[in-house]
Amino acid sequence: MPEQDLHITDPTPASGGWGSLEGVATILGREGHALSTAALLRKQNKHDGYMCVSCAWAKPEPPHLAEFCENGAKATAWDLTSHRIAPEFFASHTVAELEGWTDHALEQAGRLTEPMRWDAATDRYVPTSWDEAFAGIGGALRGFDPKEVVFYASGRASNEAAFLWQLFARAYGTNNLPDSSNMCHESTSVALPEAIGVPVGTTTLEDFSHTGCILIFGQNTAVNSPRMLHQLEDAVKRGVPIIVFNPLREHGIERFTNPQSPSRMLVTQSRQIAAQFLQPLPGGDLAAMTGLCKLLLEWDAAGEAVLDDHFIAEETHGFQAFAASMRRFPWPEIEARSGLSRAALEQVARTYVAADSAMGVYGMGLTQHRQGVEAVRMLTNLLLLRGNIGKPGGGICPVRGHSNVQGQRAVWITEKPELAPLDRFKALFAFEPPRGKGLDSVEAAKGVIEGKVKAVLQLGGNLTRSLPERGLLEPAWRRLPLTVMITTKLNRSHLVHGRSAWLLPCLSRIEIDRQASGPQIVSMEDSTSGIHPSHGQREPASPHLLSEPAIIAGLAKATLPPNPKLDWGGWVDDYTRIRHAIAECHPEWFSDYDARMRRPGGFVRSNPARKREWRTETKKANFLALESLEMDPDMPLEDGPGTFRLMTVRSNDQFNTTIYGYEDRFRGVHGSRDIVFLNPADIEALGLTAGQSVALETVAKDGVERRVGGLQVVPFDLPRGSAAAYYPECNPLLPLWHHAKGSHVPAAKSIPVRLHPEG
Ligand SMILES: Nc1nc2c(c(=O)[nH]1)N[C@H]1C(S)=C(S)[C@@H](COP(=O)(O)OP(=O)(O)OC[C@H]3O[C@@H](n4cnc5c(=O)[nH]c(N)nc54)[C@H](O)[C@@H]3O)O[C@H]1N2
Ligand SMILES: Nc1nc2c(c(=O)[nH]1)N[C@H]1C(S)=C(S)[C@@H](COP(=O)(O)OP(=O)(O)OC[C@H]3O[C@@H](n4cnc5c(=O)[nH]c(N)nc54)[C@H](O)[C@@H]3O)O[C@H]1N2
Ligand SMILES: [Mo]
Repeated sequence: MPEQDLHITDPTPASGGWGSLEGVATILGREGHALSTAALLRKQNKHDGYMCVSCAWAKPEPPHLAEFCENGAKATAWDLTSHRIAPEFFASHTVAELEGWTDHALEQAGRLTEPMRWDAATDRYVPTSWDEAFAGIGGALRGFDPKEVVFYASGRASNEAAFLWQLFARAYGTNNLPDSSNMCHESTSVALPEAIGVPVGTTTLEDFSHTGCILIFGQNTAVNSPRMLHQLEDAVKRGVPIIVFNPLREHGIERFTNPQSPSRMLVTQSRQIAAQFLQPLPGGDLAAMTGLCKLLLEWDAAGEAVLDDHFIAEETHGFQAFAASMRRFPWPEIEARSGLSRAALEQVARTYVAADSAMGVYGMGLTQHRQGVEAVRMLTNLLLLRGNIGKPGGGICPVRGHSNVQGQRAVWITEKPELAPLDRFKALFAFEPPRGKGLDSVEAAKGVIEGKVKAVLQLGGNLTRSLPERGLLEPAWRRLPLTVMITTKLNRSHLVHGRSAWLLPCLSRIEIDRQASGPQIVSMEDSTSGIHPSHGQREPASPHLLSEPAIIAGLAKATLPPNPKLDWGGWVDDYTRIRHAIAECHPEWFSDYDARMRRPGGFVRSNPARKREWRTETKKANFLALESLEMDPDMPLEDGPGTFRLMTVRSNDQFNTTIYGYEDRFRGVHGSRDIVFLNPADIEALGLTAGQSVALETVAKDGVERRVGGLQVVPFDLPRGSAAAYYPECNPLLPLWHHAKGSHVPAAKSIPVRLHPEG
């Protein structure tokens, strides 16, 4: 569906249900699908099927009859589209001309079918052979200092591909292994190890069946992990209160119609999901959680025994300093910074202390802030106060983004050398791994802008759209001597390319991957550390495609000196050997990987914090004493009038930079993504009208002009002084330095902007 005129309606009253099924049928239709794709969807997230390429939410065992959602179906349809980019396509379109296309149109052109090289003389991509591509790229890589080369991974590739990718980068000589998690849950990966000794969440699906209370901060479940609505609905049926913190009134999570429950669908009944919906200011969660902790401490001091004293004494460290820091923050400041009243927070705290166990679920609304790491630590503090980590029904639940982003980090896609078993690599694969810290995503972008990075290789992703600072990044990107894209479809980063540029099209995970030993299985790790096999189902989009492992092996062989211990050929012949190699690198996590993965339900990677075994420096779970409630020091509260805190968010019709269409039905926006959500009172105060065109300009004193125009005003239920608009359209507004302190996650949920009426 192409972009049309903006059309605003009431939001769809409930997620799931009829709307979802209609959505699926429309998507299958527009991608030219036969009904067989509908049958294929029954294999989604099943043990003998394929793992969905959309989100990373856990896969229950046994699965639901249809363990897929509207957005998973869209992702499958998008990958298996009948549209193809044939060589004639590039013969008739120069790259400059394609730059005028929308992101939606570029990807909708279909699957890439053979390797291509950019030809400077004609400004076209021209077909090349795989051997020529590998030799050309390998030769170029041998001419660079490895420290100037970046190996990015978007979170979709399998554990098998990711393991080979990092091994290739390290054998080449660099730890420059940024991945999508650097823009996403890195705040989690930094906060949790200090607090509880693991970089990942502690909850499993089991916990949803035992829990007494679920708190959800800044995670748009109905859109970004819709299958979780099943667990939430089951909890609601048991009478479990679900408390949602979100500045935007996200209707998708308020009510849910279970598409698997035909009786309720016939009468289009929906179930209330959120028992309490609180709308803090963007970034107000830190103050809100402080308020909650303060209340618990006060009530306990008054004799109510709401803290788990035994747990605090036996299992934790730093409680006194933490409690003292909470007492220092006065209520007026907590209310001003959170945007919530003490009374509203008391109601939440009452619900929380009434439950024997509670889970803290969160997404980008916590991590993508200047104090994103502190926000995750604060949620951990709140849970620790009542011993809610390492007990059934309790725990912290970061909802990961890409379907295998957690797995990729587990198999050592990381710029932090201390997180990878380098000595094991050295012993097993007979090379000297680099020991210095590599570049993360923000540092890589800085390196590109400053001309210090010479080549970027991408295992998926669309960095010129997904990174901050587009205004400076795009021209610098075009000066890169080399860009190499392993990809399924055409995107903006293939048009904004380096001086030498290659497109290496790969199989989708849903396609059959045949190698010397037969069809291969790959594996991925979900948000609850469950590792599952994925079996390709469909014939490849083109006979010329290679799998991601085969492409990585081809590049490695053409780049690295021969080394019999790096058995690229053997690994590609049989991916079981890759899993054996992963297991040898880290037996505690991956022993017997291949066999355990094949059991129904796969296996769960061990997580000491779940057993209250704290692998922190103090050997205890650590409370964090908070120093400031200010979530965004770049935009002090006093800056308020005339300026807005802009949150960049996803619609219901996109997967990150992949734009499926222009329907954001849970928010009632149709036909356009060039919009900005504002509170009706702010619209009135500024003398604006709905549908009027405005420009947003970043408020920063660094001399860089950042502006996005042509955004139509849409009234929405969000706090005054806040605004929301779509990612990636608004990424030019995000300064590169505006990121979380400890994790470098871009602060995409609080960009200080000023609004200018247009026309
Ligand atoms: N269909 C679909 N599924 C996806 C994706 C997709 O694009 N489409 N992307 C995948 C990826 S990579 C990721 S990381 C996840 C992202 O999934 P989410 O974590 O849900 O990310 P967003 O949609 O960016 O924003 C989440 C919510 O945070 C709210 N929010 C913004 N600022 C704040 C704040 O300061 N406080 C609070 N409490 N809330 C705030 C927004 O209103 C929004 O509802 O989803 C994954 N799944
Ligand atoms: N302002 C703002 N910026 C953000 C965010 C935000 O909320 N606001 N969110 C951030 C987050 S959470 C993330 S995760 C990043 C995502 O950033 P990226 O990883 O850069 O982007 P994606 O859109 O996930 O990548 C999509 C591309 O991956 C390729 N692809 C798809 N499937 C496959 C496959 O199977 N194999 C291979 N090799 N390639 C494939 C296709 O070419 C597709 O165009 O963006 C971040 N940027
Ligand atoms: Mo993400």
